[in-house]
Amino acid sequence: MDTDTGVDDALALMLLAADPEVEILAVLSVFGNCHGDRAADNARYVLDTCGRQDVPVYRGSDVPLKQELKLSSGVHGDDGFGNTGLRPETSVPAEPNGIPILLDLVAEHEGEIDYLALGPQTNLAKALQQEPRLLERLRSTTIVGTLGPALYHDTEPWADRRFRVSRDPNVSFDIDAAEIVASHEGNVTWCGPYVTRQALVPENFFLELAAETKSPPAELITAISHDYAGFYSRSYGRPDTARVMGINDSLAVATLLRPELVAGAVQRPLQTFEDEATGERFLAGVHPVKDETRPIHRVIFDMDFDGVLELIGETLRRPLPWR
Ligand SMILES: [Ca+2]
Repeated sequence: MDTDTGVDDALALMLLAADPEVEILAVLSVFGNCHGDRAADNARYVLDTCGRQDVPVYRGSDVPLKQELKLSSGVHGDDGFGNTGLRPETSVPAEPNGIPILLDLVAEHEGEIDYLALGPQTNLAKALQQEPRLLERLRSTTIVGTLGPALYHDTEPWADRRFRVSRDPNVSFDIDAAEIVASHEGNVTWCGPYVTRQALVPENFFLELAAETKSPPAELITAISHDYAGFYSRSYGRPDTARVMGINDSLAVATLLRPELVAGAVQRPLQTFEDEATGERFLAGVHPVKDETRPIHRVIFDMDFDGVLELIGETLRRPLPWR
């Protein structure tokens, strides 16, 4: 798992940590929701809270390949954890770096690894620069990113009402990395914010779960999500004023743990689009051209959101230890 550990990443990591069928070989950090070093420490904190001290966390990329560093601290707080200041007992050291570790793991578990990229794709791009066949040597790669599948002949997909609200920070924070990933063959699935932000969960869902179970993972989610739910409630307010929050990255994990929850997906080459007015660049799935030569990846456009919520409820109700 490759994560810019903010609030929704923390929950997504719990889904993996709790599943007895899953072996988490490694967690790699990346900048995005917060700085890269905090992302690593946050992942360590989540795993420690879940009693999963056995899972190693490594530092990955702290900056994008070429563009200027941007962070989503307005959503997840400066520390990625809603400015709670929670820190693991032992910080994740800068070395060994996660990218050579990833290449070693792929060599050791050829064709057996499912890679989950829940932040900007910088680590994957750097690993691909060293090993261009990386994506073919993984069993699957699932990425939270892309606008989604563009309509036929659409030249401005970012302006499409479907995509305008959700945008796509993971890709736009390092478009060069996203382009590198999109240009390589492999069993790759893109599941962007257009899909993931459709699942807005009442904050009470988590508050009640935590009160009912008193389990440390559920209590951690409620502790770090106060400001996060505030952001979502301002951005996607409901008429009944109930507070809501996003669970973006959990949807990507759910596509892997419960493939039957994917309700719609298409096979598409990916293309970069630029909004000349703002200079922003986006990635979207497009219709293949005649004699298409670009790699074809899967782009998800719909999911069984209730099914994902059920999976989250089951997970957080599962008593520790999770191993
Ligand atoms: Ca993330």
